This record gives sequence, C-alpha cells and structure tokens, in this order.
Amino acid sequence: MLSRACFRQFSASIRRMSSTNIVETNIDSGTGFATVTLSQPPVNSLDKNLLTAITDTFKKLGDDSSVTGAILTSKFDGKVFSAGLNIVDMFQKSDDHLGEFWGTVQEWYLTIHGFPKPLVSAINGHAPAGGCAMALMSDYRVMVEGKTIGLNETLLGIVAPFFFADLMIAAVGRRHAEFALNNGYLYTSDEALKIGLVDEVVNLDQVVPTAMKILTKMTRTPQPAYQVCKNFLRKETMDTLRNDRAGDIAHFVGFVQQPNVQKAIGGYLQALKQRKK
Ligand code: CO8
Repeated sequence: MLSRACFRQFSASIRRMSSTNIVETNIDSGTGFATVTLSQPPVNSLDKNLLTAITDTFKKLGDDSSVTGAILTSKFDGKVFSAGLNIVDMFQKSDDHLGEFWGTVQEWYLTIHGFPKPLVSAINGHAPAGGCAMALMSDYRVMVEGKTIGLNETLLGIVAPFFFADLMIAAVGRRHAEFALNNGYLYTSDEALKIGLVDEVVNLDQVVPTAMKILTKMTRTPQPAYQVCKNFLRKETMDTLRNDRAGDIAHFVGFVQQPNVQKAIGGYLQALKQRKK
C-alpha cells in the first residue's frame, strides 16, 4: 500500500485533466507529459462522441502551456488500440447524418495531425483503418508485438480518404502505400516495422514506457522550432482539406450512399457479428 507521504507526492505530480469517461487524460506536472487513454468499450470505434472528445482533448492540450508533449493509447491494453471509424455511422444513414459525421472526422484529423507538440502513439492493440490513421497522425509509433495495423478500407468496399492515404505515403513511401491501400492489407506488427509503418515493436508491458522514453527525447527539441518544422512538413495536405471541406464532405456522402457501397458495408458489418458465432 502507498504511504500517505508517497500518495501525496503521487497526487501532486499527476493531474487529471477534466476527462470524459471515453477519453481519460492525465498530465504529469513534473515532465508536462499528457497521457491520453481512449476508453470507449468495446473497441474504441470512432463515433461522433469519441471523435469529438479526442478532438477537444487535443485542442486543450495544444493550448495548455504546461503540457510539453503527449502519448496516445488505449484502455483495452493487449486487445485494441482503435477499431477505426464507427462503421454503423456509415450504414443506412441520411445524407445529413453522414455529412455531420464526416465533418467530425475532418476536425479530428486536422487537430491531431496539426497538434503542435510531440505526440507518440503507444499502440497497445489492433489498429485497423481509422485506428491506423490516428496512429499515423502522431509523430512516432511504438506498437505491441503480435497485433495488426493498416488501412484496410477497400476490404469494406470503401476507399480511405486522400488525407489518410497521404499519412500512409508519408510513413512508408508511395510503393508500399499503393500496395497497402489497394489491397486493404493489414500488417502484423513485425511487417509494419519492416516497412516503417511503426517505429518500434515491443512487449505489451514495454509499450508505454518505450513511448515515454522517446517522448522525453523529442521534447528536448526547443519550441517553437518543433512546432514550426512539423507544421511546414504537414501543412500541404491539411490545407488541401481546409480549403474544400464542403467538397470533401459531398464526395464522402456521394460515395457512401451508392447502393453497391451500402451493400458492401452491410455485408462487412454482418461478417463482424458472425465471427463471434
Ligand atoms: N465500427 C463499429 N462497430 C465495430 C467496429 C467498427 N469499426 N469494430 C468492431 N465493432 C463492433 C463489433 O461488431 C462487435 O459488436 P457486437 O458486440 O455488437 O457484436 C464489437 O464491436 C466488438 O468487436 P469484436 O468482437 O470484433 O472485437 P475483437 O476484440 O474480437 O476484435 C477488432 C477487435 C480486430 C478491432 C475487430 O472488431 C475488427 O476487425 N473490427 C473492424 C475494424 C475495421 O475494419 N474498421 C474499419 C472502419 S472504416 C474506417 O475506419 C475508415 C473509413 C473511411 C471511409 C471513407 C469512405 C469514402
């Protein structure tokens, strides 16, 4: 059991940011590191609520001058980092619902990819589709061994948006990205390491400590140099989206509402449920 003095010391150094029950954020006041833990059961599928909670969290952390950097991880340690965008939000929905959902996706991407401080993903479980994209939005990826990661959208009969594709190209280069996206390929942790989709693969109990170690190094780069450099390297694709968010929404809605696409999404959802039986 922790002694009283020890507990006082612990509670003085770890501050809990006004968290929601689906995104928990703890800030170490010694290092300024924020640990953001996605906690929406069962698999952190990214619906409007979770996307908004993540976006709000990173906006606050970006503005908080006491925060020097962040780690993004999942409560479902050893199972799932995130199952990607919530497929149910894309099936048999109105144009208005789809449009609103996609606007939330855009804001989430612009906020995390544009986060001005070092951000390390501690990928402690599977990371398909939007889960992979979210990890790619960070600046460094530490992944647990024996899980899978990739942009598998084509397997659902849908296509990753240009800003997901760009994340993959930036990490692994065009040749690997083409193969990965065209085939909806899910990489094992070791395969992902080989092509540079993740930066390190470690045992489960080493994922967060390894992420902390690299974050310590990354936060030694002076600000605002880190932020300015990161922004100019990432700005082009983010500006392309910023300059035509309405057009991107219209494209998404038009694509998803096609009968053959709806049929494929419905079939994929059905297959997910059947897997359990
Ligand atoms: N959305 C909604 N529900 C989901 C999702 C999801 N992405 N993933 C899983 N679920 C549901 C399951 O159906 C299941 O529901 P229920 O309990 O009611 O049967 C529950 O969550 C638990 O899932 P599992 O039992 O499958 O959990 P496991 O721990 O066995 O497996 C996995 C976890 C590996 C993550 C597995 O659930 C899985 O493979 N999920 C699907 C992942 C996927 O393919 N996601 C793609 C999402 S699409 C996306 O992110 C980008 C879309 C870009 C759109 C662009 C269009 C133009």
